[in-house]
Amino acid sequence: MIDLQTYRAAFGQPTATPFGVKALILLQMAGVEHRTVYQDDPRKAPKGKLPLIVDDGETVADSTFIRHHLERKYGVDLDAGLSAEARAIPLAFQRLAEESLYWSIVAARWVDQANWPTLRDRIFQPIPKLVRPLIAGHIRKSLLRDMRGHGAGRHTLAEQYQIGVDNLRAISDWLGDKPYMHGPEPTAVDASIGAFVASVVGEPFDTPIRKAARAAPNLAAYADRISQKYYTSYEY
Ligand SMILES: N[C@@H](CCC(=O)N[C@@H](CS)C(=O)NCC(=O)O)C(=O)O
Repeated sequence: MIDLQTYRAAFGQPTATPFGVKALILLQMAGVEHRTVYQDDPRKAPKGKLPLIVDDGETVADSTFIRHHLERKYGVDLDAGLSAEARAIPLAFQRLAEESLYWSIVAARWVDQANWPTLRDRIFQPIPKLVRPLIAGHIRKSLLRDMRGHGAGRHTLAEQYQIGVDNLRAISDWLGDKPYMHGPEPTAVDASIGAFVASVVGEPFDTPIRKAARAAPNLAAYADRISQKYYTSYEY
């Protein structure tokens, strides 16, 4: 039995982080027995981030290395049948979602003052109300520092949203009328893109990225397809 350690469920998703949703989908795709163990504090994780899995005493941190572990240990190929060329573009889309769209989601949740109090009270629910703003504010400050270090945090909020809208448009244009990123069947890239698109579509915050995702009929339908297939049966 594999334990998936990730943040608690939030905003219609089985875990608050799209990387955790991705890991969950990968586990489902690989068909291995697993359960979700919610964690609130990433500091003990080997990379200080979640998700991670613990498989028979072995800890694997980071959704990408979780995928490699599952494929290696359980002999599954989540991109079976695809040529090297066919794998290349979806990998670039995966990086677009994880390295760029991700920061627009962070901006919507943590930077946008209109949304931050809702996020704070959901994510930091276990922390007593009296000290919550202080502790949450401290974590927010360090995240905003990381965001600035990355560069994304140097853009205005409007620019951060613009980057996200452009990324979503590219995903929508590539997807076209295919059910999944590669065509009729899901492959590994759908774990990532599906998780990120579903996170944006399901977001409770009325932001330009959510508007863009919901306005593209193929993105909303894709998010539904992914969540129906991989995690509607979850209890969260
Ligand atoms: N590359 C990692 C990214 C994971 C990640 O960024 N997790 C964030 C939540 S979305 C986190 O745990 N951040 C905690 C922190 O930075 O303190 C993966 O693919 O799993």
